[in-house]
Amino acid sequence: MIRALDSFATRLATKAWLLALPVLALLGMPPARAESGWQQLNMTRGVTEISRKIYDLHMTIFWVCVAIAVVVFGAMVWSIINYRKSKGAVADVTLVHNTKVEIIWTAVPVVILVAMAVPAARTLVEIEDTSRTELTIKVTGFQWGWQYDYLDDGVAFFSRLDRKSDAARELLSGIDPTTVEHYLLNVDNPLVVPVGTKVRLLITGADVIHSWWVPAFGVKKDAIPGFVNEAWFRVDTDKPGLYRGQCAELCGRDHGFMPIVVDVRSKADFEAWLKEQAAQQKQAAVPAAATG
Ligand SMILES: [Cu+2]
Repeated sequence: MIRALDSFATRLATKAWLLALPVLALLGMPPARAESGWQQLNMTRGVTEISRKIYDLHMTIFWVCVAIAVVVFGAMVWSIINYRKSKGAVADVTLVHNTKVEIIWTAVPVVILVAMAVPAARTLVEIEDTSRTELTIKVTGFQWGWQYDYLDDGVAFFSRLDRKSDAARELLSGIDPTTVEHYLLNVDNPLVVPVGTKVRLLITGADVIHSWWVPAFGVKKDAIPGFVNEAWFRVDTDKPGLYRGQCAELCGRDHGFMPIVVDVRSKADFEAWLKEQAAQQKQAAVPAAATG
């Protein structure tokens, strides 16, 4: 077994140039805008400043890794081909230590790591910068749904899996899930936010740890009972629409059934929606207060 693995590894090493082919294919590719083909394998660019910065960081580090792989595998392949036994190569058994080489192979990785840490730290600092936000929403994770509180406007509502998906997911429901649109991805009440606005989320949990994750925003933050985590996003002004996410922390039986939907609207539409919600909730609260 070991010998088989060993010979496989040797064969793989001598054919390492084959590994370079997909990389070369990627290099020759036009920068496709549409999410198709090879692009589907990659991280998406998202629709916020931060998500784009994360994407750029991801690509920078990717190319650094590619460059390292080319150098390391290149050196390996070159040595294997040029110093093989059949060519009369004899192993040097006298070399045990070389200070110069050791200094180089310590210093070079340190320089590479520091060079990668600088842009990464810069992006991390920006992700954590929740100053000068224009709208604050408290997000509370429940088993199994999300509550959204627009703290400055007295609007609050619960968002959970839409009824159609919920009915179809029941065991022996007799409903074909493929007939349900956006099966397990839709909610009854999506989170509504305006475009071009720095929205701050205060994220917490009511029972167990959940995690609020919307990939297109570059936001994934744990919702922990007893803690308030902060996150922020600003959706590009030209990118209103529906964005989807999931709970990203295994939180119990129905963890897979608490999707997130964010409805990003123009500022005017959002203001109108918020006003309407505030009026509705005020009205609903009056009889409850009178009878209570
Ligand atoms: Cu959860």
